[in-house]
Amino acid sequence: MSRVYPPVSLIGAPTDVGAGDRGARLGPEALRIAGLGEALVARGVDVLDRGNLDGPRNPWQPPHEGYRHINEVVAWNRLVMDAVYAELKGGRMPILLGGDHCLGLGSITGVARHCRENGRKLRVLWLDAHADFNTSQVTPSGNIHGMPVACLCGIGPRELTHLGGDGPAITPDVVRQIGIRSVDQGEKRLVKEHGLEVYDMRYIDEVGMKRTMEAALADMDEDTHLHVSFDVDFLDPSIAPGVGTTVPGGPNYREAQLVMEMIADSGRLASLDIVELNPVIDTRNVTGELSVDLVESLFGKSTLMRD
Ligand code: B3U
Ligand code: MN
Ligand code: MN
Repeated sequence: MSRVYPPVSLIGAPTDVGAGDRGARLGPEALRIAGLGEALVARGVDVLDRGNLDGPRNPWQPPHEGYRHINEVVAWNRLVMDAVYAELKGGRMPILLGGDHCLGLGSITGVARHCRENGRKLRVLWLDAHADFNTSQVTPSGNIHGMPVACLCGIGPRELTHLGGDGPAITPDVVRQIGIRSVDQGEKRLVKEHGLEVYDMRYIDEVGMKRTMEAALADMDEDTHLHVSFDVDFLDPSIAPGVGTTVPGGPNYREAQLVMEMIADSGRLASLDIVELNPVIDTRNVTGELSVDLVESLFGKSTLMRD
């Protein structure tokens, strides 16, 4: 309970250029209206809302050579990368309010640069229904929100794999994926080939969420920067309908709370993305409110005081 959190900066990235549906561009406002800033302040966190980044509009075009809107995706990710990096450099914890999940690319590229410059080890928890490890050859959609993990690991077009300038941001061993239950055929092969550590729903069903999280959070120490990339479609659609690509069979409310509480207990959380919330599809912002509820747990709100 008494953990002291670093000051937080909220960064809005209102875009859906990487998605197959429009509406995630409204995610930052829905999270604000659900009371994200106020909830963190109530947890004793110093919060600065930096407002929204201002990138190109969504031209809403079909894919071109396997990618949809690649120029716009690059532009938005450059903005996100610079904003996230600047917050970390200034000693603040960035919380990226997406926006679709293509923005994880810029966010984690900014985080990785900060870690490199400060000799910090990086661990990325990717909470998602999807592996987001597609390439232009295997994608069923051309939507770049299905590709950020591959791009971060150096698999993809140069303008995305070299966003930070000097080579891929991370190697696959940095990543732990949790909640995965929809992986495309060619994507499966790539995930295997690159040795991604995936705790899919089958694994969670078999061993339970507690042991899953223990494994995903293992081997971190005081030099580890923990980045959580929270795709709201990680959650079961019965509790989180407000996302573009719902996949049944996700974590329920209690399992999701446990995920957040165990991350909080690790004491390593240093940056966060909240992405893919689509208020156009949502029911009276319940998914936005649930996201805020879960972020409160991520910042140590639990039923009883445990330390
Ligand atoms: N794997 C599919 C679907 C998808 C990935 N990420 C989201 N949807 N949100 C694709 O289009 O790459
Ligand atoms: Mn995703
Ligand atoms: Mn997803």
